[in-house]
Amino acid sequence: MDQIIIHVDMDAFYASVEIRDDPSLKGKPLIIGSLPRERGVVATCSYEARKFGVHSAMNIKEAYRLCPNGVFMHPNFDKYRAVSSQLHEIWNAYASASEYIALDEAYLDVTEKAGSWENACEIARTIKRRTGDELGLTCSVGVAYCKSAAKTASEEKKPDGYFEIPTQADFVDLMIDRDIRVLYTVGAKTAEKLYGIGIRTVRDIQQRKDEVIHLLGKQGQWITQLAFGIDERKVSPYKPEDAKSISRELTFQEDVTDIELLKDALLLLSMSVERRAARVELYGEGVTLKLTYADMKNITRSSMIPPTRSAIRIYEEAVKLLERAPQRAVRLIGVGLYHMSNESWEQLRFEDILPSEAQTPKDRMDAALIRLNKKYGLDFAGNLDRIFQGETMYKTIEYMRKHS
Ligand code: TTP
Ligand code: MG
Repeated sequence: MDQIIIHVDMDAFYASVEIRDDPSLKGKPLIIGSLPRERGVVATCSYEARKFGVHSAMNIKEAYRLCPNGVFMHPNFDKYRAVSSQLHEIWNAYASASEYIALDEAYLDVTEKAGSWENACEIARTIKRRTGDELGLTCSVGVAYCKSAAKTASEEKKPDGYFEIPTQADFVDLMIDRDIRVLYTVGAKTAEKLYGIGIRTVRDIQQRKDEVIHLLGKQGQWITQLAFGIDERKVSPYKPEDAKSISRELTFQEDVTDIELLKDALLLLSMSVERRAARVELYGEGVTLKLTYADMKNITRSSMIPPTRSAIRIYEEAVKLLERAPQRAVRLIGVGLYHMSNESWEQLRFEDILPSEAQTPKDRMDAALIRLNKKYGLDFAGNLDRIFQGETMYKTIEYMRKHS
């Protein structure tokens, strides 16, 4: 046996934590995200809410329409992060390498520590039991010979699931007649392309692999390999440099109360964050907004988004955070990305599941720059390289402050 991998994924994570901490929510459809009257999306929801068709990334208004009697709550990230660290402690006791995919999900390489398939399965059950006993939460766990199969296994019996896929042959047996969407990197857009040429099942991919590769290029190669149960990716252990955040901040010469100016500053700061993230080839799953008010009181606000380093997405998320923060004179403003990783597979999948947007991110970015250009008379398009250098960024935003 080359590798034995466990994939752990908490059930309805944010919602389960809230229900654990407030038992009066038990059995109710609980929707974590924004409140129905606000703009926003569903981060997650309890399984009771899922029965009404509510799901992650759905517009909150749509969730309210489907489930008007649901309980709607804002997420409480500090709490989830604290639970996440407790989870890491349990997981790390059994793994020689842990790869965290989100706050609630990880691949664990237990090949060495288990030493045998039976021991690995015992470890997986122990992790489930300890998660329940020590944290009062349920998770779904998969044990398999590779990462993709482990993920498939953990999804197989969700929630509170446990499933084993010992070999490549077992994986293929399980998947062969299923819709191509079961393969880990096949999201909605990719599936549409494959359906378009009549490829609907994993078997179809196996039988028409040359066409799949022709149609999808590199991604087609991954998908074809996966259809045969081949996935040699290693669990890439937690690296501090991946976890670190990338941020930019700026202190104004004079305190700013004009929220439009704060937003404009966020746009430039976000563009700078995008550049830095691109330089190290990382994407972030968390956006933070930092504000220091005139009285020196600091706040940071954060939220999770699908992995990205796109300035416009960072900006849009930071603006939402800004709009919810106390509106007082601001002395310093900063924006950052955290929960960094370079998982391009995750990236594909997440881009795929994003709700369709009226305007592409590029259109929105162009529009934002044109707006700044009109408002301040600055030619951002031609000057970005210079603007991002520390001193120039500062001067540019100061210029904007004086001319707003
Ligand atoms: P998931 O593991 O995808 O979802 P889940 O744990 O809520 O539910 P499941 O039982 O199906 O595993 O994501 C983990 C957390 O990440 C989730 O509780 C909320 C957050 N999240 C978002 O904020 N936005 C999203 O679009 C998704 C998918 C998750
Ligand atoms: Mg989960």
